[in-house]
Amino acid sequence: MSNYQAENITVLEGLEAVRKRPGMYIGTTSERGLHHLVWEVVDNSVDEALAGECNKISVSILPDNIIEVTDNGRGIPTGIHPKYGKSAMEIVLTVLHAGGKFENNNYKVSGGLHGVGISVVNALSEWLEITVRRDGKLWYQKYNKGVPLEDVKIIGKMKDEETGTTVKFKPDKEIFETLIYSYSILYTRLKELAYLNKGLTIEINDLRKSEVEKQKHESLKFDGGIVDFLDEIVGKDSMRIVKDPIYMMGEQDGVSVEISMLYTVNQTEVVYSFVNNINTHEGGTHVSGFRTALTRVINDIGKTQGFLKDKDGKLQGGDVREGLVAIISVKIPEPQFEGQTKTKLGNSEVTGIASNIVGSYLKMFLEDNPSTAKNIIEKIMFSRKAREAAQRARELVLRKSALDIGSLPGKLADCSSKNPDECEVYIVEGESAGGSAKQGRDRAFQAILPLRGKIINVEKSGLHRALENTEIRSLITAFGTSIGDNFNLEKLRYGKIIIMTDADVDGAHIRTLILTFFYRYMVELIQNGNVFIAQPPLFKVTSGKSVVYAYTDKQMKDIAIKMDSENKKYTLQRYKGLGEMNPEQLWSTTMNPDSRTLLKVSVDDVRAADILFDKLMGDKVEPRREFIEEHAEYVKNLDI
Ligand code: 0RA
Repeated sequence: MSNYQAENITVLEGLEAVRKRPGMYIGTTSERGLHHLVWEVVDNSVDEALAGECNKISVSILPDNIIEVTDNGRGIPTGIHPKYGKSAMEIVLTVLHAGGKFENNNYKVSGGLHGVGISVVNALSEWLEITVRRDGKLWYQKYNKGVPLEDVKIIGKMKDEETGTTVKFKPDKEIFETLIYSYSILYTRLKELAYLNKGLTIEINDLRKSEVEKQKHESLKFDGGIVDFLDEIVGKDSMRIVKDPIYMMGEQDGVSVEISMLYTVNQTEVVYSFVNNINTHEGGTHVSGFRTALTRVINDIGKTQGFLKDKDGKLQGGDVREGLVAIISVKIPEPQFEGQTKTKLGNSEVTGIASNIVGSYLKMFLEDNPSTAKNIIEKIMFSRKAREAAQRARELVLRKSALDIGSLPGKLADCSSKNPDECEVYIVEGESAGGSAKQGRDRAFQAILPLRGKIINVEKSGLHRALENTEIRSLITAFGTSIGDNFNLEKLRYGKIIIMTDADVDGAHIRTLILTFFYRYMVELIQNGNVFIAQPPLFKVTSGKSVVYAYTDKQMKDIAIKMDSENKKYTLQRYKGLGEMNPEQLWSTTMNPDSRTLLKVSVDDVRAADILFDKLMGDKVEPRREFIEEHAEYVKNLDI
């Protein structure tokens, strides 16, 4: 067999493997996997931008949910690749991990988490068209399910300086569970990418023609980069100790570190960290390097500038971090990811690099701006005092409210088992749904905790008032874990905490309030994978004696079409709330472990919702409502 044929067979086998086990390459074939295809292509364009060769990327959702990504980079090379005897363009599109096979492509930093390569997108697309503008020519090739229909050909002329790549693809319906792209998912991530890569223009267009979806267009470009990002997170009218974010950036041993930070009067610390544009939820060496240096510099400056007297003692990490809002963005050639969700940077050399850069820059900045330094250090000393006082008060409140000594809430219908591994608690909205759930459950292992109406918004109220709220107290005592610094996962009484709310806007709001509370005071529950969202059906379709349930509008339509085609008569009932279901229905559709669907809430999802929580929980009602309507969908589609 000639070498050429052998290479061809390897290529086909590679693509076949991707189609056989797509999950191995893109994680999942759910909505998340579908969007992953876009990130894979966009990552390549962002790499061009990082190499300084591209300043504009445009992403369009075309009618029929076809995606088109265009950049003005150098264009994928089109010369014949010596090893394969084929156009390099075809290699990039058909060989797994081809990116690394190009010697001149070593600037590539992206792709820590995804980075499987554009060939995977090709393999999982019904068809894919690629157009490259390079060397004054327009190059083109089309594929079906990863297989080229013909060789790369020249289809036009360009000006020499007009370069770039356009990838257009239609995800394969044989592979994906859904083919519908969400504008809000694409928008959220593309905006984040625009913030993280300052000066880069990212356009997003939604050109689908449909009655529901309006056509949308947005052009995102942030000359301030992560400083603008910080401004958006913190909000214009929040209480800032330092008005303008402090910005620092440096490079050492091929690692670039960029940080924006400021202090607000808030108590919480908010640090968003990224490595190669990927959100490192679990932090890592870049974050610890930053923290160490921050504490060291604050203490040094405090001393040398005389804001901190000997009798004050040393300021601790916890004091220094209160009210801190920071974005840390690191770019590194070979990131090592660790942790439960592989979102923790492990490269040990980065600790020192980040600490050096922050150490020298921040020291200089605070020496040059003594009044800012004074404000920050006074705030930190005040935080320390307040924190010590609050800790004493909290202990008192906790003791008084007996949250720690397990008197269970009155409305909790507990289960008989005491083994947390098999126990579940349903948090149910409203008394009537609570009643149905109590009758429908399997009391051996299912407990029901009905909530009366809306729970308090802990984002606005603070801990003290939250603890006075009956619903919050019921949650805490039912779980048995206590909260905040006193949280103890080992005391958790139920392995599964299942939020069951109506499938409407109010239900989404209540769910968000509950998740906000968990996120702020019991985040370990989410990290440990104990929190779930129940999925009640939206419709009941009855035909003669048979009953089927539909959980989405699409399912309902599919059922209706099928019934029509079989000439069956049927009636359709739309469930407006859980209360409309009788106990048996609630059991069989939503609570029976053998037939229900539970969506596990991950830190990923909550973190994505986190920036949004702030917005959501603010004082203005209108944006909140709009937001929930747009994102209710997002929360519904959390991955299992
Ligand atoms: C391989 C090598 C080079 C660039 C690319 C691939 C590349 C891939 C994509 C995918 C979307 N847009 C892209 N732009 C570039 C290096 C090219 C050179 O050295 O000239």
